[in-house]
Amino acid sequence: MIDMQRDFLLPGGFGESLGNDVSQLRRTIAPLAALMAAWRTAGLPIIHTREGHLPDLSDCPPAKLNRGAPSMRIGDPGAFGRILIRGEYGHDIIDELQPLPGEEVIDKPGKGAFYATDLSEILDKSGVKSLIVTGVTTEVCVHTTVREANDRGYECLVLADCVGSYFPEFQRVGLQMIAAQGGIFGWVAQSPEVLTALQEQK
Ligand code: TIU
Repeated sequence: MIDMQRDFLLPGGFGESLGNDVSQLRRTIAPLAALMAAWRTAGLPIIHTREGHLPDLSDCPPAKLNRGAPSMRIGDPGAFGRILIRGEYGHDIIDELQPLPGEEVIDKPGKGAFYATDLSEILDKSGVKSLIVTGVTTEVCVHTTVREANDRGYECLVLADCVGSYFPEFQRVGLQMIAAQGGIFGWVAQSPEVLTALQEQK
């Protein structure tokens, strides 16, 4: 589950203050909550990621820091603490989708979940080869993660109702890009199909 963080999803937060429509992201919360409940019941592992940086920004290169609106950059004060800084309220995962004790939480400095993290080691240790990828945003951190995962040999299924973009056009085209050309780097489905499959396995 990619970056379901308050800074991106809460009304009044960083995402909304940049002029984005957070409802486009918030529609993923209910399907994700249902999926996570069924996933946990089936005894399957959930890995949560959070995009963010150290308080001294030593892990945020200028190429990343110098993007976006000048007064609303990573590390600047926001409505829910310093924007995308580890340990701040806004950096953490929204209340509805909080990790359970024992679930992996990966703090990542990049858009992709593999860059500068131990995600590969965690997956390889548990023998996981197939991923269901959810979270936000579709065309940024979800796409980067799925592309990185496929290059590393993992099969990826992206759930259309469990990923969100601030831009409806990017959501539509972002999903098309994944499954085009016979599934060029992944597949796309809806979460009810996964819920049915989990039910049938019982
Ligand atoms: N998690 C993630 O996608 N980070 C972003 O910065 N996304 C935007 O769409 N801005």
